Amino acid sequence: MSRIYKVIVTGPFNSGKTAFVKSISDIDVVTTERRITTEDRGIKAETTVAMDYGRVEINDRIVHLHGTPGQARFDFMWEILATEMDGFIVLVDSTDRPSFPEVGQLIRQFSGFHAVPYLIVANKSDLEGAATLSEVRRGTEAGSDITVMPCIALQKSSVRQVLLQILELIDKQ
Ligand SMILES: Nc1nc2c(ncn2[C@@H]2O[C@H](COP(=O)(O)OP(=O)(O)OP(=O)(O)O)[C@@H](O)[C@H]2O)c(=O)[nH]1
Ligand SMILES: [Mg+2]
Repeated sequence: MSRIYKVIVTGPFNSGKTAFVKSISDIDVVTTERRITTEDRGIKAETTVAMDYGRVEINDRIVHLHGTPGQARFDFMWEILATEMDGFIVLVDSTDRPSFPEVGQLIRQFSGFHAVPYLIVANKSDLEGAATLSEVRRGTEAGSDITVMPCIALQKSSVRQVLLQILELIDKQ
């Protein structure tokens, strides 16, 4: 029987969580994007207000992917989504250096719900001005035992690499 995994995709506002889930999901992703009404509206038109949900089969394993909202005013959803998670992924926009310190806060919060394996993903690594992996490691204050890997969430193969890595960490538990 296939093992079933629940993986949370979190990260600061605009880091690419919805794009990540959409790139890899075998089913049409359930999204809850709404028009942005705060000052963030200059950055993009829509933001996730409750969750993204996608599902993918990888090497005979079934992965349920739950993307979180990025804006802090929707943080009441985090604990609900984290129920029975097997691991989580923290995406960071590699070009948005001011957002890096938020990653540590997210890690503390999600690890506090359940102590499960996690990864830091330096997303948008295709963009000019993207921080290097060591800059991301420093900026997010990731411990030396934490994996930080690059990603382009718009590319399925890149997202697949990240998922294989988190599944491996979960299996090692
Ligand atoms: N160039 C590039 N653009 C990306 C990448 N990942 C996401 N984007 C773009 O970044 C923007 C934000 O992506 P979203 O998926 O909406 O980000 P999000 O984290 O779900 O945002 P919130 O739900 O509002 O927190 C979109 O315009 C995406 O197309 C990437 O790896 N490379
Ligand atoms: Mg989103």
